[in-house]
Amino acid sequence: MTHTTSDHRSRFLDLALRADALRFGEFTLKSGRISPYFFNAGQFNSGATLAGLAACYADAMDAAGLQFDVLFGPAYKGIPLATALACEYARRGRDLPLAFNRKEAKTHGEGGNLIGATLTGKRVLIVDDVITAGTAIREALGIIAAAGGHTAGIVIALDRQERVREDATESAAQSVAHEHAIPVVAVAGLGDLLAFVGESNELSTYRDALLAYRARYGIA
Ligand code: OMP
Repeated sequence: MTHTTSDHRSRFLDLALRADALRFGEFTLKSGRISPYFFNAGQFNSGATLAGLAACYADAMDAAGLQFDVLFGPAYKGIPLATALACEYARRGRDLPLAFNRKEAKTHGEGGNLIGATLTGKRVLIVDDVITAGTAIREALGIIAAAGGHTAGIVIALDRQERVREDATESAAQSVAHEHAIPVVAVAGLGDLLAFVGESNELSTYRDALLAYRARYGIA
């Protein structure tokens, strides 16, 4: 496959395809919508694929120029992503603290549901996989606020760029960003996926279905 762009967006989409993390077909989403594509970050399931993905996150963050003190990976899928990104930053000469949560509160041992570095008084970067309706991200914002942290930004691999409701004018990521005054950085969005698919001989057959889906649920 040849692509005219070689930035972090197309590098990520290429990696996702090769890892089988990006699939085309018919998928029912958490929201109940039937989507012609699905991104499964769990397919980044080896050291090399996670390292490649983490480099894409780090490049997207460099381009965005956000300031933060600590990385937070929401359970479950955010945990290996934030960990891999912390390792990538260390490789680039920046040793950052890292925290994540468990879904079930622990009542023995150290207790609580946060593991790793403290979030209290820190500027926190949330590292997650994908935003559709923004539910998962809103939960993470609540966890950080409850721990006394300040969310400084959110970085995700894929922004599906979908409206939460049919009458909404902005995407879920845009409304989270506006409501909480927090920047949302995506390695790639549905728009990038459309461009990527359009440039590929093998994938161009999926373009019409993606365009129809965007016309129904997406933002322009
Ligand atoms: P929201 O909470 O609606 O933003 O959706 C994010 C979650 O949806 C992810 O954490 C996944 O559980 C799931 N998901 C994917 O992993 N990949 C997709 O392409 C789409 C979804 C989804 O169900 O919307």
